[in-house]
Amino acid sequence: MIEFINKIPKAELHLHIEGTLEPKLMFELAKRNNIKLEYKSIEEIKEAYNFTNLQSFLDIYYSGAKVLITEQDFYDLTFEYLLRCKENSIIHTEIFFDPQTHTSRNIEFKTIINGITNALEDGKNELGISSKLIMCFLRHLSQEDAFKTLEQASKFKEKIIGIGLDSSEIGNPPSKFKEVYEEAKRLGFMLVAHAGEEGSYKFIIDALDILKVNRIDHGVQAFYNNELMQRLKEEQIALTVCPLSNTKLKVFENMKQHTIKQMLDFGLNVTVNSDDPAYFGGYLNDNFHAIYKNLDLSKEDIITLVKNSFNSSFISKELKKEYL
Ligand code: ES4
Ligand code: ZN
Repeated sequence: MIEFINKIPKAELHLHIEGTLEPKLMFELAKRNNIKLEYKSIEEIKEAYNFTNLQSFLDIYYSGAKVLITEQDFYDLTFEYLLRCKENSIIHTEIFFDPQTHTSRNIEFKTIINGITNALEDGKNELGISSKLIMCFLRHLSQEDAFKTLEQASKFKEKIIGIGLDSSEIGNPPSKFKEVYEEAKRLGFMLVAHAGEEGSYKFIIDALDILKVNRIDHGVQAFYNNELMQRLKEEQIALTVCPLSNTKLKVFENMKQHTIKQMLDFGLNVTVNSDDPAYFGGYLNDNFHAIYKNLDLSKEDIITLVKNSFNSSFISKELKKEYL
């Protein structure tokens, strides 16, 4: 089964490109850009990855991203992830990026997006991996700041398929971003948002009703509300679940406690994803291995999860047919 999991062609729908920054590349970029890291060695970095909740991770994650300065840095980051995709039999990936993490350090929007999209282009041509790019707003910042970011993105509209919402969930409800999501929808972007990761299941309802999202990122808190479970099933709304992320950030105490198998058995459209693999201890195949070993998944379960990802992706109907 492990061999089957490793080889089956997969899609990934929830992946933060800044979360693929491996300690080794972090060191190389720090050196290249003359930036002083708080860590003396790769081992020391890995020891710091002992998270207690989402915020404890985000603090370290934003600090790590400071080594990304030039277009080449963003290219290298992205191309390294695409090489991992190849190892994991990922043939299609939908990648989040957080422009505000970089523009707030005076990195130009075009530096970020050109570096990432040049690597995606090479990934398509050299590795045969198709991809889409989703721009996330940081929810701990204001809606006004999100509007500015949407404005900066307008020049690169053809490179960005959709809009997402990430960072600190508690205290930053979907309703804070109602108008900017309306504007993004009007401009033709697809819409997703992190909701119900460690925040209330009510944020999932608000992401659907107020932000009008096409998919929910995480969504695992839906398990604790029957009415919402029923709705997610009826409407077959995709949930991009990230098992290793959830256990590393203590959303679930351990993998045996994870509810993904119960959500799948209930008939929800759940998918498996790696979120921030350089920080959470594994890429997509590792996430599948972890749930397979701990939750008694069948071969059919694995196939359903993989099909759900292709079905819920933002690729054209024609390409979906080809992939499925
Ligand atoms: C994230 Cl796991 C997670 N949750 C919310 N925002 C994020 N940004 C990067 N990883
Ligand atoms: Zn995420």
